[in-house]
Amino acid sequence: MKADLSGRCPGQKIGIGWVLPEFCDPIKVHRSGKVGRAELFTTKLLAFMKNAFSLLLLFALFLTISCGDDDGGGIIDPPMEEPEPSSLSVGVLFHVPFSGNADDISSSGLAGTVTGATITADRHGVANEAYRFDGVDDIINYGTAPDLAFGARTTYTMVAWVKLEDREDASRNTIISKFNGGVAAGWYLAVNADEEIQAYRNAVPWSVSGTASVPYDEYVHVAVSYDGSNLSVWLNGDLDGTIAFGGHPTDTSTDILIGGVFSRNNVVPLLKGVVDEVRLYNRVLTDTELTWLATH
Ligand SMILES: [Ca+2]
Repeated sequence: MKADLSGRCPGQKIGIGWVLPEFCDPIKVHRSGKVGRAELFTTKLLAFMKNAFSLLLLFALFLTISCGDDDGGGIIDPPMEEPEPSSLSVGVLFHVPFSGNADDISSSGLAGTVTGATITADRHGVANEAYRFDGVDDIINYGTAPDLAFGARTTYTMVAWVKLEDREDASRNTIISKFNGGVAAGWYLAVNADEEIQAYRNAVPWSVSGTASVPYDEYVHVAVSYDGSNLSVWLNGDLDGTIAFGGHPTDTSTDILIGGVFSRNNVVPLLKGVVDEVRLYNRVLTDTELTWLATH
């Protein structure tokens, strides 16, 4: 049965509404010659489902084209970047994002002297956004930076992302330090021989260690803070250890190193792995701030 351009089916008496031409063929005509309501409804429903299915296919095609993939065959859209809380720019005395170089972008403006360390991808897979240390002779030096001595009962927080590959030294992997064994010493932040976060201050009781085990080959966020009375360490935003501490002598003569320490004026590289986003603050960060840093 064919439809004419009026939209009616030749020879049919249609009791309700208009029937589009493409609806004619499937419509069952009763002996009376009338088209039933049920047949009309079923036919319209089938046509609607056909059109809806076509639209769904088009939408799926659009999603496939616009979203890309992660198997190397398409373009990966970068993750939406959540703005950093403005409070995290308060009290920054040192900040190395390692975005293409080793320089400190805080108001201190310290230039990093890179020896051996190679720039690499960060925890998000973005190229040239972190530094890898080989544990043999790689180091980055920021000079004496007296304002970062943190002696007496000066408050501070130090944070960093690290991905350790191994422990090249019997004692520890040192992330950042102002420490010259046998000569002068201020502080360091490390992962000790028991794979725990360790923070040192040059006074009794010398250091505090965490309790959680720091994994290898995995990015973790480490932090230490001193509030003038207690020295505390955090792993991935969670408090991991704390101990009461007095002041320590102010060391203005030792260079700040990332990736090692000094021992009797000799550089001792003590880190095998990747470091990123090292920051030093002149205050204690809140739990909320530490959690934000550890999750972005
Ligand atoms: Ca970075």
